[in-house]
Amino acid sequence: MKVFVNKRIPEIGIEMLKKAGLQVILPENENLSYEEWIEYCKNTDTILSVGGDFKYDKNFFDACPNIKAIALYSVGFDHVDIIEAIHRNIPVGNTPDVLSRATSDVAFLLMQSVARRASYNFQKVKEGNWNDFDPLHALGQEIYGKTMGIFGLGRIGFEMAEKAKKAFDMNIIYHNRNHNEEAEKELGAKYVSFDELIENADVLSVHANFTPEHKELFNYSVFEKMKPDAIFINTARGGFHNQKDLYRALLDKKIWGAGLDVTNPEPISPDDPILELSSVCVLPHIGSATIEARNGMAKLAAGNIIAFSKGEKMPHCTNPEVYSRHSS
Ligand code: 8YV
Repeated sequence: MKVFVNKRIPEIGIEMLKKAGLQVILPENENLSYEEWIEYCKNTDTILSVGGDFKYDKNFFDACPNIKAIALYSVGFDHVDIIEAIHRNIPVGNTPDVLSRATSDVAFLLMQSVARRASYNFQKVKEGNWNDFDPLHALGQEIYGKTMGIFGLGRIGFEMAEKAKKAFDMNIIYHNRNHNEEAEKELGAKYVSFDELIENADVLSVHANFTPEHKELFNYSVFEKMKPDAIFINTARGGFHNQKDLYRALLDKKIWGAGLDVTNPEPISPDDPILELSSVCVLPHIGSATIEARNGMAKLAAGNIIAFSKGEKMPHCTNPEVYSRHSS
């Protein structure tokens, strides 16, 4: 069975695939055009898919009828039309848990960086502007005992809430599709409505799965309901926020600061004026970029392909419906 791996992943994953007797196809040039990518996908049975540049939609599945399984090298699957994959009995695997710690670390890092204007101050140092002590310039804020609002309290959201609780004794409020009993019990987290979340959070951190109905949910009318000292953190998907509105809300002092590991669009233009603001920190989507998380992702993604190749269920599958369809 052939596996197309569109970008090199940690060797441990490639070795697992080869050891399982699978034929691994890696492109010579990893920056494929859509047409080149389709050509590779037409000629493979399975894909170990890195990145979210190309959509797995009806057009894709029509163009590549030989595809039998997809193992994403990500926990997010917003670039896959899952319904279409179910119609075609194509299991789509993902990589949960192994990146929760790393991604929540970045959310926590952004919170601190924004609260203390770290990127702005680092930039000043690099530019030779370490001026005389000024008691009033670019002051940060302390977040001890304040309220952390989590939008989407799943595995990554839980880790962020736990860090906020343990490090800064923050009160945790959250809005989610379902109640998270573990977070309520262990962290004293309180389920609130969306409006209560945005109105009460001193730090609002987005950790939900991105779906089309979330598109630019965080827009000007949401930001203006937030506290003027609030910090907005997004490490989930750039599509959650309207970036022009975020910029305007920051300029209008509707909120205090923003930390983004994901931008809208992605990558962010270096000319985006939001990059000029002192209480903004932007990172280039590095949530899962640790050796530990990326190795874990490689193992889970390869494990999903190997299970499929043996006729077994993928251990981490976004659309397990495909299996009940097979057995019914
Ligand atoms: C990846 C991610 O860096 O897992 C996710 O959903 O966003 C990141 O971990 C990226 O998607 C690479 O495939």
